[in-house]
Amino acid sequence: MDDVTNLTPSQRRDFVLRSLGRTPDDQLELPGDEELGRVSIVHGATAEVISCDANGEEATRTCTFSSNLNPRPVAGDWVGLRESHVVKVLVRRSALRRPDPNGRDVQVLAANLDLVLLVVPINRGLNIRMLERFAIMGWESGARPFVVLTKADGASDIDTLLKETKLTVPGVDILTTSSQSGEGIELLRALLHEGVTAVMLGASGAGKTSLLNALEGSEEVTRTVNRSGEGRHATTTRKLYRLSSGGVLLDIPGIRLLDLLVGQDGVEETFSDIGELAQHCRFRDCSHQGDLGCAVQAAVERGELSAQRLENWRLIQTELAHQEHRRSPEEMAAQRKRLKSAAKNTRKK
Ligand SMILES: Nc1nc2c(ncn2[C@@H]2O[C@H](COP(=O)(O)OP(=O)(O)OP(=O)(O)O)[C@@H](O)[C@H]2O)c(=O)[nH]1
Ligand SMILES: [Mg+2]
Ligand SMILES: [Zn+2]
Repeated sequence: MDDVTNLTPSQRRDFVLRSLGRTPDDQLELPGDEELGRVSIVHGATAEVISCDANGEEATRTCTFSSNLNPRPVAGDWVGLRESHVVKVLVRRSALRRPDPNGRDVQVLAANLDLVLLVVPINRGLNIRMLERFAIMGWESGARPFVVLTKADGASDIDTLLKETKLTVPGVDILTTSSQSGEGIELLRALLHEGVTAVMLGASGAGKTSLLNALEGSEEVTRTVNRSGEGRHATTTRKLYRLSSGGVLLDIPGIRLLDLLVGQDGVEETFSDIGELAQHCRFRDCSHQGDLGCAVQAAVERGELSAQRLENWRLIQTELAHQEHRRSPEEMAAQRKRLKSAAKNTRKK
């Protein structure tokens, strides 16, 4: 632990805010009567906030917030506090989102991220469709996706799995780990250094909390998920942890394939190989489905692109169209209005 006793108040404040994951991009100015904090966990209408006052004194407090505070604070948010009341959510520089369980709105799972760790187990082979969707959601967040393959101790033919992973998420870095043997944990620790906030995105049972425990020597609850799906969701809250490596890690409950948000930008990033090939199609609006002069299908015929990958891309395009369709124009307008006023509220005051 660094010795903070000899620091000036402003140095101490700097020290605390860095340990909370502040980056140079964060705009964290507040009026004099508000205290700055970062949300570690939200339970209904209360939020646990790690705050830092002008003297650099840190405190963890349970805070309330009004039901019409917009946006609602989530783990990872920087907030303005008055006493034990969250009065403002500062502009988010990135956010992991998914469709709200009601199917219409969008739910923010974690805010102000640098990395989205796509946590995928490989002890039973690689679930390509899942990885694709996690990657799309990761790219959509505005943070950098990063694949963390887990349970390497139970995997066979890791080289082939790695090749498959690379082809599925071109341009995304990959780390192979095992919480059991400790493989890759040191590299993960190095990745999560000071100034980095990461969130773990993965299915229930993928080994997210186990990674946290392996990094920290902690004993957060994990649970075996059997094939019938019983014992799912060992983790039930979204929570921010400050790591001994200096970074900040958010552990969240597992996400089901169906809950994933698909967005145009994320799809383009994830399927950038198809995008590049498509530049050579004869027609700009080529659907890569029997069109004349299609460079994508030509690549499939030459064996340079797998037919399965093109098929997955097509499925996701269909999904994207459905998702857009599900939202009526009125809802879209209402949401735009909400987003606008949220942005305004967080900027002024
Ligand atoms: N063999 C092996 N098993 C692991 C490894 N990591 C996790 N597990 C096991 O996988 C199961 C699920 O692990 P968790 O860490 O709870 O998974 P999780 O992703 O946090 O799950 P949720 O909290 O439900 O989203 C537990 O039984 C772990 O012991 C690993 O590296 N190797
Ligand atoms: Mg967990
Ligand atoms: Zn084409």
